[in-house]
Amino acid sequence: MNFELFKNDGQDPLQQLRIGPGALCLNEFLILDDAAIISAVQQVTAISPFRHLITPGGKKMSVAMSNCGSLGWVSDRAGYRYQAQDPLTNRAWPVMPALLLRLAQKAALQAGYENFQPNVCLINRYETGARMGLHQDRDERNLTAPIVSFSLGLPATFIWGGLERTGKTRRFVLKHGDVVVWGGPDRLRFHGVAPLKSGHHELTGACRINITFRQTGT
Ligand code: MD6
Ligand code: FE
Repeated sequence: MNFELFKNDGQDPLQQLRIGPGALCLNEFLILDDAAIISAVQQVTAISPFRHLITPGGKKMSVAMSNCGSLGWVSDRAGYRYQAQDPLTNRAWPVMPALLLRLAQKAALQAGYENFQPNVCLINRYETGARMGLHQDRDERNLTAPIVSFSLGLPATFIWGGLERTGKTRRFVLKHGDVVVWGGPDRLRFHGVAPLKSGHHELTGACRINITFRQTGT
C-alpha cells in the first residue's frame, strides 16, 4: 500500500494522508486550537492526574494516562477495561471539554464518519523513551465507530501494522497538530509508537500528548 498525499482543494490548504481504506491522517488539523487543547488537558488532569498504569502482566506502562468523558480506559492486574470511575480518585472522570468533543467530531466528519459520538477520551503523555508496544484497540464494545487520535507536542514515530500481529509494518511521523481518524476495515489494525526522542516543544515542553476519542458501551 502506498500512502497517497493529496491536497484537499484550492481553498483548503489542509494536507491529508490516506494510510488505509478507512484511515486518514489530517496534518496540522489542530494547529489553530493547540493552546486551547493543552489548557483543556490541564483542566482534566488537575482533577484526574496522569498516572502510569500497570499491565495485566504486572509491568508499569511507560506512557502516563488520564481520561475524561463518561467512561475511561484503565489497566491493572485484573485486565484492561472501561469504567465510569477513576480508580485514583474514586470519582467520575472529568467531563469531556466541549472543545475536544467538537474537534473530534469535526475530524471524524472530515474523514467521512458521520454522527461520531465519543464518550471516552483517553489522554496519553509520553516523556523521553516512553513507547507503546504493538497492539489492537479491541476493548470497545462498538467496533463500528472510528477512533480519532490527536497528536500534540513532540513528534513521534507511529508504527502502522496489519490485521495480524506478524503483518508488515510501516512507520510515519505524527507531528504537533496532526489527527488520525481510523475505522471501518482499518479499525483492528495493529499499531504502536516508537520510543519518544528527547526534545523541547514550546507548548508541551519535553513531552508528547496523544488524545484518543472512542465511542463505546460498558
Ligand atoms: C498514540 N495511539 O498515538 C497511541 N489507538 O500515542 C493509539 O494507540 C491509537 O492513535 C487507536 C487509534 C488511534 C490511536
Ligand atoms: Fe491504540
